[in-house]
Amino acid sequence: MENFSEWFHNILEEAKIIDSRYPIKGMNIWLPYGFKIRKYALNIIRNLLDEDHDETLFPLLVPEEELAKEGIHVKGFEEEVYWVTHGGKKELNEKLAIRPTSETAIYPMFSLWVRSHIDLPIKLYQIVNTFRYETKHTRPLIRVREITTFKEAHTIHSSMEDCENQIKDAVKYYKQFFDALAIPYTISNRPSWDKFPGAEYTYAFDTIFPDGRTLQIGTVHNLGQTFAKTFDIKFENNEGKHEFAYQTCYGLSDRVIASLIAVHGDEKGLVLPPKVSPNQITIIPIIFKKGAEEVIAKAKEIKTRLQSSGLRVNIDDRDIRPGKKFFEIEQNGTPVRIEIGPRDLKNNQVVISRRDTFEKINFSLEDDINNFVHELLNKITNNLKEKSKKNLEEHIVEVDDIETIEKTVLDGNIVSIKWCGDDDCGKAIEEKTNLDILGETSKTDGECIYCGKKAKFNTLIAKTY
Ligand code: 5CA
Ligand code: ZN
Repeated sequence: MENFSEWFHNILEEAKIIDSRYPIKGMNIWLPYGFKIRKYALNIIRNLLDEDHDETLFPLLVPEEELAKEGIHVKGFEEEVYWVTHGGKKELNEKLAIRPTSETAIYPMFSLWVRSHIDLPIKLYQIVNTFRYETKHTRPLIRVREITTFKEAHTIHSSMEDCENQIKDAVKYYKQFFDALAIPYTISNRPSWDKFPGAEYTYAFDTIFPDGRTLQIGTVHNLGQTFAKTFDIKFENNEGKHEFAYQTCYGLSDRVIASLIAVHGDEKGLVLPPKVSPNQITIIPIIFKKGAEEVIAKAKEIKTRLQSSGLRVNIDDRDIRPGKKFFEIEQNGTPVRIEIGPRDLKNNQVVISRRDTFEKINFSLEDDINNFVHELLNKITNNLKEKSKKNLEEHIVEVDDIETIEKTVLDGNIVSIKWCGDDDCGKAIEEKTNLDILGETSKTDGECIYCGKKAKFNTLIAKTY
């Protein structure tokens, strides 16, 4: 991919995912095809979270007084909040913030709901739009001002230990989610200056894009008791004493869809993991004047058969050249294509093609096509998973000389360095290299790459979106 940025911009339009011509910067339209991909991706995360959470829905607007309560939090978002100041012509008595995220909408209610340790834990999530007046360059799905697909989970616990276990569970759910989408990731503990405003610590998932830049695709925050103290969320513990609650929150966004597209796509267009592809199989009848009816009848029969096993199948019987259909199917990322023409019909076979490898298989209809296609879709998912994981692993490079970090990153890599863990030293590294520290991945010994003192952590550093 020569120019990833241009490729990404073009494919959103050509594959009819997003229309970015809306006259407000950072706000876009989900087109029907894109919306379906989004829907299937959300089904996966809903199924995962529903095991252990309840879905809910809070208001979009937050009273200024609530937003202002948590000092560090509000400081972190003050430049990014949109405000509602008027109702019609009348100026409102109290300005209303449009949620940039929902802590300040949800936690005043938690304060009313939580009474006793028996009420805990509470684990809620919602999938909503949030608004952030981003000042960095906006890009559809990657950095938007209306985040249309903000999945935020909020949990409350009666001990720090439970909180920490919840963080582990959240990481586990996100791993399962990204694995299902074949999106590879690194997990790191964000440095103090980049953690979520108000959190004790933040674990972030990042993935690598074809241009070598990384994108943060999910975050898991341990909020400790900070917000509980601010919003007065207290419970009576089993000794009858009142204690502030312990909280976590974790979020995902439209960036998941951006990653799906970026990580798997190729020169011909999208390559969608079967689980989220609007059509999993497209059947193309190759029609000549003679025998057209029989070919179409067979195509329909195969469609019905595949659908009966739970697959999403369509027939493209438009009156246009097959070449044009192949081009479109490749562009929109459909994992499997089945062609059937008069000669195939005579031989009782079809031609099955894979989008990921372009492999073509002559398949005899004597055999069980449902079985075959289900296995093929699994193979495609696994191939995408392995390919993208290998790509990420190959692009994480250990460097022990400060002078070579920047060049290694600009060659398209994420760099792993040994770091002392000291804030000033970390910020100096960022400044010197013009890059961002993603965070710690593991403990280590040896020397800090910059100050030479004892190193504590292996730490990733990259060019980020
Ligand atoms: N309340 C917490 C957890 S839900 C929170 O807001 N965390 S966050 O600020 O890190 O945002 C959650 C996720 O949203 C991030 O991991 C990031 O992937 C994504 N995100 C943040 N800002 C944007 C944006 N402007 N456009 C698209 N996605 C974004
Ligand atoms: Zn150091």
